[in-house]
Amino acid sequence: MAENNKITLYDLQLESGATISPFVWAIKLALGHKGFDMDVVPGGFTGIMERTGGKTERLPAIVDDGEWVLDSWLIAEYLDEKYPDRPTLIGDPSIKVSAQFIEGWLWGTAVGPWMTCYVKSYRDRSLQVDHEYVTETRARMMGGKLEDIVVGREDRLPQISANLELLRGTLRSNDWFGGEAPNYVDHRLLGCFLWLASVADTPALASDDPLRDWLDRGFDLYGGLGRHPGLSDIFGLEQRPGDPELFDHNPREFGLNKRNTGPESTRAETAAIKGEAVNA
Ligand SMILES: N[C@@H](CCC(=O)N[C@@H](CS)C(=O)NCC(=O)O)C(=O)O
Repeated sequence: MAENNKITLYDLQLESGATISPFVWAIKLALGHKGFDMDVVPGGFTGIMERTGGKTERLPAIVDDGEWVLDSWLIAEYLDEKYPDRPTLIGDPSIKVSAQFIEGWLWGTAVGPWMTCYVKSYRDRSLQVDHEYVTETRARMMGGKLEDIVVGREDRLPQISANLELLRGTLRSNDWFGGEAPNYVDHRLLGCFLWLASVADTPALASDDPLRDWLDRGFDLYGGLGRHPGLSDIFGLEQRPGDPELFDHNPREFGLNKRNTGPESTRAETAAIKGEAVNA
């Protein structure tokens, strides 16, 4: 049992003290969900191995009563297994499969593309001691100078926002991916948006984006973990002439958002696809 209800978390921080890693953010939210306090070990990219006594090159890592647990998915599984009486994070094996799919979609659709817009501030906001390491590793990862990679981002940001319609559609009819309460899928996706807030030196989403409701509720969770003063406002992107709509203002219902409750519920659509006038 975690002594004094505290679990040690090795953080990955920026100069502001805000967490940068989406995976560390997911674990901060997971620990909050489980009702634990955190003993945060601060630090950035440099010296992770030294800080953790050679245990890991990647974060997050936790230590619970002397037991080291690595990896943001394994930590969540560990917490559910060790503390089954506390609120569940994953609960059912099928959630892992769905999480893998949804998170893969979000990384491909937004996190990767946003990285091409924000990699320079990712470096500029990192700890001074990390600048050289981040510059070199991210340039190698992304295949170019960070200053060159972000060029033209104002033309990419509107389309990245527009591409998030699937997420908006899902959250239009569900409060959380966990249903009535957040689960670890919410935490992992929110972790990506908290990463975004940690590096966004220009807004990524429109002020009236429908995602705002879920994001605001998510950033407020567990005593406002996502309200660190070092985070930027991700809202405020303006649509310029020629830009795509930043989000769909007249979204069509699709998939599970649509219910067949008999002919009344499908009459208009049937008339439209048959090319007939709808009878009032
Ligand atoms: N599968 C790991 C991935 C962790 C990971 O890659 N963390 C990154 C930060 S997002 C890291 O520690 N990077 C250290 C570095 O770049 O040197 C997890 O889910 O915990």
